[in-house]
Amino acid sequence: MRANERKPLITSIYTADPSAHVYNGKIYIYPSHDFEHDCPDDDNGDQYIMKDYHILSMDSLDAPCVDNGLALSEDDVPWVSGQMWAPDSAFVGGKYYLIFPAKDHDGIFRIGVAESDSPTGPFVPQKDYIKGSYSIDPAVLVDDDDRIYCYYGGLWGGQLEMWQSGSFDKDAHRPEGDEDALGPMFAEFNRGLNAFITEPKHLQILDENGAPLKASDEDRRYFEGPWMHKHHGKYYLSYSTGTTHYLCYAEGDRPDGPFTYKGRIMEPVLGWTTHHSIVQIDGEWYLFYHDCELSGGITHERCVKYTRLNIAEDGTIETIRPYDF
Ligand code: FUB
Repeated sequence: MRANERKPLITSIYTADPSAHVYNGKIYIYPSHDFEHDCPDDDNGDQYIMKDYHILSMDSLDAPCVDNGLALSEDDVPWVSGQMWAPDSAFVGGKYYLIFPAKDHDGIFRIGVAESDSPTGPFVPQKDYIKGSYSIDPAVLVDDDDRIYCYYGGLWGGQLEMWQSGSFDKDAHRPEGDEDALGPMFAEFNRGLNAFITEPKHLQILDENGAPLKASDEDRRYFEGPWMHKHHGKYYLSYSTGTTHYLCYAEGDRPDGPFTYKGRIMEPVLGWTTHHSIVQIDGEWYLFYHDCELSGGITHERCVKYTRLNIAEDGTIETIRPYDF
């Protein structure tokens, strides 16, 4: 195990939801920036009062992790009222994009995009959120044919259930019991990442018999934090199960599924949330994730970490026990 593996990568600020990318041979991590406060936690996620983004970078897996300072603040984005949650990044047409969720002035989560000539920003936001976007946790895949896909959505405080009718209903029924679980959302971006060019749709995650996972199947059903990686031409959707605190994955032949549940990537970490990214560095696979070790378990004061991920030739991922080493 490397010296900094499974340890907080940065201790000067609290960070979470790390989306890692390799640009020009260097590792860049796009995390949430957790805000310190003493307010109580609730199931709506009101404790996650993030106000800005700082981009982290590492020259290599053994090098120190650097905080590159303020990259985008809520004050710079006209449509944002607060709660800048888990972002991702994409490099398209010579520009670096930061894709992020935040609440608008009606308290509704939307997805916005900002761009920069540098992977660390500062990022200039588009004037409005992406039309037709809602909920949280965007993750972007630039596919081998250059098409750009956005995976997003989160239950509970992430508001995904509230859009089942096609418009926002804060009192919408939450699927339960034998009802089909809600999958994450999928839409295709245009080249400028300023519009969706397909109608957003839910992705299906199926069990071993081809049936959609049920809402009561909390060990396997989707909750939040989607990520997409490709291995030998197959598409691997990974995500958090939220209430049961696992990172799981499902496999598909197409970017928009359907996906078949395959297994668990990581057992629960210290804290409530679990959120990750999967990236190949120098030919090996790595999992970037967070826990609450740095704050001694305060759920909204998290720290990003990484560890080696063993992926077999057939795509099977070995389950990580985060504190067994
Ligand atoms: O960081 C705020 C929220 O907590 C994220 O959007 C979720 O994925 C969870 O990690």
